[in-house]
Amino acid sequence: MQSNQKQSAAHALLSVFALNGIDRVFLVPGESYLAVLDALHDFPQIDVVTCRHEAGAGFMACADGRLTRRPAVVMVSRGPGASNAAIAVHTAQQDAIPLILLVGQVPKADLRREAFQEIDYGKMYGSIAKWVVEASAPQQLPELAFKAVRVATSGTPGPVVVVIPEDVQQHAVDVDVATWVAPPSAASTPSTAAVQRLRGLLEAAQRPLLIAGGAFDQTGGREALRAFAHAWQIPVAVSFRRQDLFPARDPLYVGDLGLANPSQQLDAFHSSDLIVALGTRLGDITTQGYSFPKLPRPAQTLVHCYPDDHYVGQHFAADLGIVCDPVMLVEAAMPVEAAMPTGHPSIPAERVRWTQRLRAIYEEIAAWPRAEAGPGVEFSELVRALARRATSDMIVCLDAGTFAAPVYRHFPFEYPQRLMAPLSGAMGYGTPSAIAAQLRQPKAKVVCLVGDGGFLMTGNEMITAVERNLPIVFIVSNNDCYGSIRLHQQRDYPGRYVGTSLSNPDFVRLAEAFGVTAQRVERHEQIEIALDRALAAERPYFIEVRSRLSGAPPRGD
Ligand SMILES: Cc1ncc(C[n+]2csc(CCOP(=O)(O)OP(=O)(O)O)c2C)c(N)n1
Repeated sequence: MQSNQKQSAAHALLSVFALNGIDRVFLVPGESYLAVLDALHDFPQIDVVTCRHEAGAGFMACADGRLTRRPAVVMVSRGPGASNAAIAVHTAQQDAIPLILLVGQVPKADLRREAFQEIDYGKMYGSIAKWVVEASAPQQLPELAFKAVRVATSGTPGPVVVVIPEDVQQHAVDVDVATWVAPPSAASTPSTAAVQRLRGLLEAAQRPLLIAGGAFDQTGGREALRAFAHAWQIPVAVSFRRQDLFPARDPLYVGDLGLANPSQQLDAFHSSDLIVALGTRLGDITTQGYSFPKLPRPAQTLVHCYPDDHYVGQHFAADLGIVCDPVMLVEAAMPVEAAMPTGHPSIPAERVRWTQRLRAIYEEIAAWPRAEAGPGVEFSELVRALARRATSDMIVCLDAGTFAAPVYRHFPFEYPQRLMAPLSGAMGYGTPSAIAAQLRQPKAKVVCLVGDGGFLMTGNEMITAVERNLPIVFIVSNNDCYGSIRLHQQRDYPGRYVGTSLSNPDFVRLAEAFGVTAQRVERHEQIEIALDRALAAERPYFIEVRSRLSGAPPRGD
């Protein structure tokens, strides 16, 4: 699009999106943003993914934003559409994902009249979005598009909501859109003093523990983290649902901080003398409900590094707080000697024993359980069989539910394998995230694991896999109940199961009605052949697993 040419405000907005690298939008259409829809005609470089529910569109965008680290755009209609999309705004906030939600709005003259489908989005999204803005004039749209990109990606990435009254979208504007291009944000570097202090702490520590978080999910981040951990011989735990940051088979990997850490492991973590928390917000689940480390003054020395000063030392008093990109920190803070392999004289014997102890605890937790005989399939057997077949590019997309526990606990991730699971614990994420992942990485092997409850929330989005011939493997764990919540009831209100039983359709026939090849697994012996067929298929494939309900309830979902 040439600059300084009369164009609709909607067109100018899309020009700025396109100039800033946005190449795909996820939407459910609405009459409140017809002019934006119309303008999409002129942007063949923007792929339009039409969804069946705004939650599906929003979850696709969350997954896309996680993979690209660019703002992912969702477009929805006012009122009902925006309400359906709320779950994605919440997920993007909890997951620190750059997301732009574009909402059509009632005409300007009707604003704040409680007009048909009107909502005051500032109030509605005020506490979960990074920024909510309502356009008041057509010529603002390019600027708002630009700022939305900036705000969504800066500091801690997150959701931005751009609200556009319908009569603002179609007006002609005369603006030079080419000027609205966001330069890459400058990453902040650690000070020399902070690097030296960190080195000193690492040299002196007997029982150090590195907690690595999502800010390492960037090009070169994992490699830098691993090089740092090896050079210093420091054991690494990953923050909540970040298992793909560090290879599970690496002897320095000692597990994740999630919903079900056994007390033996937590006791060992508590006995560390130095915690180096890098690239993590040290949020609720990672810190085991703000109990690890001790609040507000940790029992051990705490180093906390995150790119956003809002989070550094937010809950836990850090002896050394560093506001910078953790990748820059680990690159700057390598030991002065080239490397310190195990057994190097400067690594105390206690530190070697400490790492081995944490690793042994992790290996015991991660060992695959044996399925007991009995009716129904133990879902962990399927996950184990999947792990044996995992290609190096496998992307595992998870919904929320008890079926997912074996993945978090036992699946040995190694990048470029990816774990796509919402930190918000939202049901309904599995199917849409698999669609978005396969669209973004067409060559990768994408597998979606979802419960019977979660699949009937957003499983309709599977039709996009058919429409675009995406060879995703959808695996539904059908235990005829909201299993995770049933397990909570079993523990807290034994025998009183209200609201957790489910009547289900015939999932195989349902998938077939979508045009997806489907099969049912009812016995353990059927798992391998079903997976082999599914993974070899060049079209979407669906497996219904008749799962038994087992396991302990997780603390959250
Ligand atoms: C949108 C949403 N609603 C409710 C919940 C609470 N919740 C967490 S897990 C769960 C049950 C999941 O059931 P299902 O998908 O069948 O998987 P299962 O636990 O049986 O493996 C519920 C209702 C949630 N996390 N997200």
